[in-house]
Amino acid sequence: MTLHWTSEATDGAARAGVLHTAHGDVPTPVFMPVGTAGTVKAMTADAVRSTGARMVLGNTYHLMLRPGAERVARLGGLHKMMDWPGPILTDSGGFQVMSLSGLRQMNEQGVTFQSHIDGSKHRLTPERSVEIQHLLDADVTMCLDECTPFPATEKQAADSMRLSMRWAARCRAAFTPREGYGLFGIVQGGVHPDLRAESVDALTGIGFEGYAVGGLAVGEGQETMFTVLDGTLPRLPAAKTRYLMGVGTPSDLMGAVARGIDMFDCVMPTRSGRTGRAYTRAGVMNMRNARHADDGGPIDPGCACPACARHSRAYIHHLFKAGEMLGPMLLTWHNIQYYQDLMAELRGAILAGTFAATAALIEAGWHRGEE
Ligand code: PRF
Ligand code: ZN
Repeated sequence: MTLHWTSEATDGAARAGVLHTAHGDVPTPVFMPVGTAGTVKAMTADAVRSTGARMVLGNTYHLMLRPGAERVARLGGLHKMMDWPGPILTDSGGFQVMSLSGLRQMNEQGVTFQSHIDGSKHRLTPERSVEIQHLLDADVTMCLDECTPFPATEKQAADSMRLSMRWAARCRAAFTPREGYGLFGIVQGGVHPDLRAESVDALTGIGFEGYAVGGLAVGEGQETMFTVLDGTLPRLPAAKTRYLMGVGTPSDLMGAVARGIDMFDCVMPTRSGRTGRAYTRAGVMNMRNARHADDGGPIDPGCACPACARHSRAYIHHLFKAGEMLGPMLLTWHNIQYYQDLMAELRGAILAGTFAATAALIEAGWHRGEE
């Protein structure tokens, strides 16, 4: 059987389930730490796993440029190369081409771009993106799409979405089904309900193992993002998993789970960890802030990560002030631990039928935050 998702419980629109993949089962809702270039930055694979993370994300764009997809395949695939035995989802490349590469040109056939590393010229088509993701050995392959920029006119959003839908059909045709592997379609359409509905119809007409919602968290704001999810998710097949791409803050995650999203990825916990921002049960804290300089207590007393179990706020503050690399390492670990604990708590609440009350308590906790 191809990769599939089974439901365990629902609470309102929130869902708890299990994603069954070639490299193991993943309880949902799930947050996937971002391992862009074959590493979750500043973390060993064992450390990532110790936080409870069961699935990570990799990027077609980065890995095709360096070290190269064929090379990763020769090295035994991405799991082996990065010592991550669990499932991996890879993004298709289109989004990263638009946000990172130099000169780029998009047409019906695909996208041509210059590497952000050395300026060399490359081409991605729906077929090549799927081939690369096969070479990487991704459990979940994502369709090549265009993330419609925000703001965009309705005509721009429509043309962009329809191109992504034609590419989705080409990705489906290029994808080789294998036991435990799957291909996800990506809903686009900007903030326009009719375009989102048309995109859902196009993708469900083709048929995918899961459905992602793309084109959000690009500047539209949380309220608008939630409105788009409210309009989109009820139209998707209930038996398939739903993935919200590139989202988000803890508050975004909670609101999206409440609306029926099962899967997330975001650079926020890792990137913030490298710059000194800590996500905690009491809200966000900047560990570079002088208020922590003499604080012998942990970042988050409710957290079991090594940064909290064995070190003080004062020490983490010092590491950041001194530019020591242990600072980003410990804080990345903490932030990933926080995101995993949050998802586990939400999942437990859905199974117990207490999602709304649990979410309200977590939310109230954040407002004790200081910075
Ligand atoms: N498409 C793809 N990857 C993405 C996005 C998208 O729309 C987003 C938007 N938040 C993040 N990552 N393929
Ligand atoms: Zn911690």
